Amino acid sequence: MTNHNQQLFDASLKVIPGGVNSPVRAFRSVGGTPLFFQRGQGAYVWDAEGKRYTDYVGSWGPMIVGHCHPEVVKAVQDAAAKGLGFGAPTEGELEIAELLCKLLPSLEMVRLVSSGTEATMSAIRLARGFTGRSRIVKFEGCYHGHSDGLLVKAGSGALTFGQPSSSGVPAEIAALTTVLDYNDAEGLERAFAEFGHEIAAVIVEPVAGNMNLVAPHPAFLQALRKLCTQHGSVLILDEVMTGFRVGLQGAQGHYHIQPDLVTLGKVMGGGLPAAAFGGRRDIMQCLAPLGSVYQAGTLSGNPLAVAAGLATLKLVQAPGFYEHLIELATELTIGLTIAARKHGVPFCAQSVGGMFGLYFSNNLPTSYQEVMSCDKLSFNRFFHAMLEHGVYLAPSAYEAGFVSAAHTVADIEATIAAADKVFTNW
Ligand code: HOZ
Repeated sequence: MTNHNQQLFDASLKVIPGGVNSPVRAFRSVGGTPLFFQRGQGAYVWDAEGKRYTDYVGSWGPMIVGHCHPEVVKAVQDAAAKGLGFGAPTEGELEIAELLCKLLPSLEMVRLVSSGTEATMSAIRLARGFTGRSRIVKFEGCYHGHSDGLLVKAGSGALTFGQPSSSGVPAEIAALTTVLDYNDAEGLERAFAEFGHEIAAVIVEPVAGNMNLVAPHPAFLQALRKLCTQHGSVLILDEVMTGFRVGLQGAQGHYHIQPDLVTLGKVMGGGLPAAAFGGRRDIMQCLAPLGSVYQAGTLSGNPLAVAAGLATLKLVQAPGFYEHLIELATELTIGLTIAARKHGVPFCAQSVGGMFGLYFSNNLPTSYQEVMSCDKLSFNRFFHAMLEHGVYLAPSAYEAGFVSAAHTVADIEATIAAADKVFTNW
């Protein structure tokens, strides 16, 4: 009898390109049939066959309080009962804007959008409008959504499928994006020495989470800040993934780095489509209707998304929330490493706040090149073996993983025990 996931996938293939609405979901990197999810609760998700998995994807980050947290669900239900959308200002938008500015001191003003891609593309346009310059700098393996100028040597799905630069992006547009090596402070110095006066913005994931997880060298972050200030370029920290994920003040608080602009998404929408960009008042005031940089959206500040975001942001402010998340992620990465090493499997792992990376390698990677030299086939084998044991990891060796506050120590121990079994028969 055909598996129900397979039936749904076969039908989807006929009407949706690749059967999915976002490429990494297709399982092409790891092979096999994608799971179709029916529902989620806390740390668990159930597929179309009714099989339960402990979820370490968390909708790619947003589900920091677990699936269907009662307070988040109630907030969305209450908002829905009052109206699904107005395309006009609401009090909730003011509330979340004030909260974001309070939690992240680098935000003097903020604008809401609906996705991380919108946030980053709008921040880039704003930086160009503010500086009057065209060139932007990004880092190989970092992913900032799928707008043209940012889809150059990108991470996530682009990297997963070996097409880090997309066709359909005009060469003229890609030429305005300079790509440098992540964590290479000297390369950055050289680039600024050569064409610093042309650089509108440098955009960076302060913890790279779209080429597996690569932690930043403090010297790299410091060089970014110093050089952008010296050359009048806008430093954009893309905290779509790290915001409210590595700590209440995101990576900027964790590493003490002051950005000019910040992009947010995922956790701040609590699982619904809310995202934002914000930062220095003098830059943000260049946006229409105050200034000449245009940006707009019918769904921007949608009341349901705002309600989910506000409820989630309230929960993450509970005392001890991040300490607990960090404990879980640390226990998971240490436990998996011990299990692998015990059986002689070259493996290591690390976490920053509530996000983690798993590597089939003896050393933690610090660059795109080092990520590329990890053993991808072993990851794929591990992914499927863990799936068999009811553990859902990201279906790609080039994505970070996420824990939620709904995971329990027992969940983490069960995951480590499953990995131990997998590595025993490696
Ligand atoms: N770009 C996301 C991972 N970093 C994947 C989004 C999705 O497939 O939902």
